[in-house]
This record gives sequence, C-alpha cells and structure tokens, in this order.
Amino acid sequence: MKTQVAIVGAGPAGLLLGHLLRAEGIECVVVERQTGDYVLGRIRAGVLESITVNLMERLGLDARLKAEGLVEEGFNLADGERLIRIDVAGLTGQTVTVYGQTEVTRDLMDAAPERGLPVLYGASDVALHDIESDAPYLTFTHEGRAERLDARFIVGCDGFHGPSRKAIPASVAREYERVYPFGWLGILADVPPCNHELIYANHERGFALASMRSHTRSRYYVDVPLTEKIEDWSDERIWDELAIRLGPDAAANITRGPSIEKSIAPLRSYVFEPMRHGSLLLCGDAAHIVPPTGAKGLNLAASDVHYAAQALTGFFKANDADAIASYAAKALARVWKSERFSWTLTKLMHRFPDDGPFERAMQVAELDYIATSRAAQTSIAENYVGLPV
Ligand code: RFL
Ligand code: PHB
Repeated sequence: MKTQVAIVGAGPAGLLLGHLLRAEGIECVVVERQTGDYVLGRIRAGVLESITVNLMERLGLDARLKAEGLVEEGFNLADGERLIRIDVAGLTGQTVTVYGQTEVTRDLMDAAPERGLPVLYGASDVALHDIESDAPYLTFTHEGRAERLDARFIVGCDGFHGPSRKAIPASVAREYERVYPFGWLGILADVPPCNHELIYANHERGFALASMRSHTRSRYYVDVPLTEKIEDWSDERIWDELAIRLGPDAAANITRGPSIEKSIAPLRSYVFEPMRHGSLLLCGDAAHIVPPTGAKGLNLAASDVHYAAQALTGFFKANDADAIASYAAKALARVWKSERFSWTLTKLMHRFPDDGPFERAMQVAELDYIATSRAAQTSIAENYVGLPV
C-alpha cells in the first residue's frame, strides 16, 4: 500500500487529522491497534474549547455537537464552603462546550467512509521505519496479513503508550515529566448533574470535580492515592465522598444512581521534544500529557492537529518544506502554556501528601486573590477557554 500520510492511531487526534487532510484532497490512511468499539468504550474528556468545536464545524461534522453539546458560560472553584464562580463568557466573550470525547470520536468515525478516509482497525505490531528519510513506511499485521504502508510522512497520533515517539532516537530526544502522587477516580452515571456548571473542589479530604455529559448524564471525580483499588470503591462510597468534598450546596443537589463506568486514572505532566523528527510528526498524547485539571488534553491534541494539517497542506499543495520545519515550534509553544495552566490548577486544587501548613496557606491566599481580582479571574478564564492558535 502507498499513501501520502500514514497516521498511527484512530483516537480523536488521528481521526481529526485524517479528515482535515482528506478535506484538502491529501491521501492518508489511519492504522489503529484496537477495534472501533474498544476506542468508543474509553470514557475520557468532556469539555471542548472553541479550537476543537471550530475544527468539527470546518469539517461539517458538528451537527450533533451543536444539537447535543451544552454551552458553558462559566465554572466554579470550591474551597470548603466558599464557591468562586469564574464568569468565562463575561471575562473573555467565549464559552466552552460539554460534549464527550466519545461522541467526537463517534462523529469522526462514522463520517470516515463517506469522506474516503480509510481506517484500519485491529492492526497489530505496528512499526515505523526509515523516519529520517523521505520515504518512511509502516509495517503491521491486519486481518492476518503482513502489510507495508509507504508514505511521504508518518504522523504519530498513537497516545502515550504508542510506538511513534519511541521511534525518535534517544540522542535527539528530551523528556520533561512530573508524576503526581494521586489519581482521579471517575464515575459516570445516568443521573442529572448537581449543577449546570462544572465545580472543581479543594476539600480537606481531597479534590472533587462535578462534571457532566448531558442534562441526564453526570461525570464526577475524586482524587485518591495511587495505591487505591477500584474494587474498594462501591458506588455508595463514591457518592458519600463527593457529597462531603463538593460542599453543602452541591451535595444537596446530587442525585445518586448506579455507575455505568468507574475507573482510576493516574495524573501526569509530560512533554517530549522534538515533536518532529525527519518525516515523523507527533500529535496529541503521543507527545505530551497534562493532568486533567483544566480539561486541556483533548483540546491540545486538536491544536497540534490543526498545526500539523496546516504544515502538511503547505507541503503537498504549495511545496512549502518550511511549513513542516516550523510545525514543532508552533505546536510546542501552545503545549507549554497548557502544561503550565494544568499544573497550576492541579497545585491549587489538590492536597498533596507532602504539603504542610505553608502550602495550604498559599492555596488559601491564591483562592482569596482569585475571588477578589478580576485580573486573576480573566487569566484563568482565558486559559480555560483555550489560548489562541
Ligand atoms: P488517544 O485518545 O490515547 O488515542 C491514541 C490512539 O492510538 C492507538 N494506539 C495505536 N494504534 C496503532 N498501533 C499502536 N501500537 C497503538 N498504540 C496506541 C490507541 O488505541 C488510541 O486509539 O490519544 P489522542 O488522540 O492524542 O487524544 C488525546 C486525548 O485522548 C486525551 O488527551 C484526553 O482524553 C485527556 N483528557 C481530557 N482532555 C480534555 O481536553 N478535556 C477533558 O475534559 C479531559 N478529561 C482526559 C480527561 C483524560 C482522562 N484519562 C483517562 C487519561 C479525563 C480523564 C479521566
Ligand atoms: C470530564 O467531564 O470528564 C472532565 C471535565 C473537566 C475536567 C476533566 C474532565 O477538567
């Protein structure tokens, strides 16, 4: 097989990139390890910045998003009994949209056949070859046959554990990492949300987040030590903990119900440089991870894909090799700002096991400052809706 761009991974980054390239008439093939059902079974992001919404709109794939997505004009920071509302729309003129990553992925997946985007699900042993040349290729096994896919470029959209990043030689690589001493235990349930806007809570027992997927489906999180096992968290125990940590007003409005998904995800900040080496570009979680506080991960994948699509379109349609050369610097500039915001909000809203009274006093002082300063609220709001691309 031969194509112009071989894309590894059919998560949101890979599918979005495939669609953007096809819209420009560029040939590409997406190769995915899992089945489509497995990819849709992963419950992850829920909050979309306008970069992500705009890309779906540009592709004409936003009908369901516009019909079912919930437009959010603000969100809240809770600290004990205090609730600080960040008026995102009033401060920035922009909003975010609650629409699950699963739904974005489903919309992109469903439209792939009619847009001429081949996606090979269930491909095993994907390996990258000759990425330093102008003729890189993938090898893999699909439907029992050994395959080779030749391309001009490979784009690694294969998440944190995929093979693409590892194909870049250690001699040119630089990694930045921070692992947090807790994970987020998430619960999804078909009950109405306790509040129409998200609440991030810092309680003496730990962090909690009230989020949602729709008017009838709620998504909540509490932070737990990494040693916790999901089997030890019955639904009742999670609801009890949420009611304590989210504060009395939210607790009064929590509707309990059976979980339809429950899992613990570790928190990590991670950046890999460079995001391009030779004919290989990296996008999304393949190159960086943010802790979920602030909802930046999927949106960062979308902005990488936006820059990658621009670079590849410049190369194939205007013979512009500089467009490829400048991809990594453009993408990384935005990545680092999102890393900063996610890390700052994580530090502000979680109780770290090694923190003492001084660190807690700093949290209280910062929350006081945010509560009373329009400048501080504007800074948070403009990062939350997403910095310009
Ligand atoms: P994905 O979604 O991990 O997709 C990568 C794809 O590559 C495939 N793959 C391979 N394919 C072929 N060969 C191989 N050897 C392969 N190895 C892997 C995988 O099967 C998969 O299909 O990465 P992508 O596309 O870069 O998308 C990134 C987002 O998924 C991620 O950043 C977000 O989910 C992070 N995140 C959030 N982001 C937000 O913007 N807003 C949020 O509200 C938000 N909440 C979250 C989150 C992540 C969470 N978890 C579980 C980590 C909440 C949670 C709990
Ligand atoms: C979610 O709804 O899953 C969600 C919302 C906001 C975050 C992280 C996750 O910061």
